[in-house]
Amino acid sequence: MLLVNRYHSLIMSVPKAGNRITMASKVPVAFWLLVLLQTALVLSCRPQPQSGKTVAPTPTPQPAVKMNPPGYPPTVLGQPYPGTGIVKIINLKEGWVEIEHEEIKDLMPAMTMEFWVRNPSLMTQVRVGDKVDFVVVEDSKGQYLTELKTVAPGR
Ligand SMILES: [Cu+2]
Repeated sequence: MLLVNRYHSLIMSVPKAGNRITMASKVPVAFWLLVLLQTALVLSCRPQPQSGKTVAPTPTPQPAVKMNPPGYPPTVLGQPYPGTGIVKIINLKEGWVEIEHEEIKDLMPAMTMEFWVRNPSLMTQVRVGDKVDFVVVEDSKGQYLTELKTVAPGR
């Protein structure tokens, strides 16, 4: 009787233990897959100019695809669009600045974004935190700043 009971309890306990192991190992795998997926998403959403490893700067500031914000007329190539904003980042190496800009009339609403600056000397006259006036021009390669000057130095 004792032997039978032991045998019985052994049989009963094995599948339970087995279940517990399978459950326990499945949950972490799913969990880590989620973590990996989220990490990949976060990394892919990062602005590429900041990675520092970009050999040829990818046009993160302005994708080649023409996407005018709703309520804005089509961008006129070669036309200067004046704007005002605060300098957030200056990347001399890659040739772009990040500006928290006010609405740019006929071009886009207020936002924080990166602008290519093809003339590097424009970037040496401003500092992070400065309030700046700038001019955006778009050509077949995208948008870039043709003017950038401090109107009020940052503190
Ligand atoms: Cu913008």
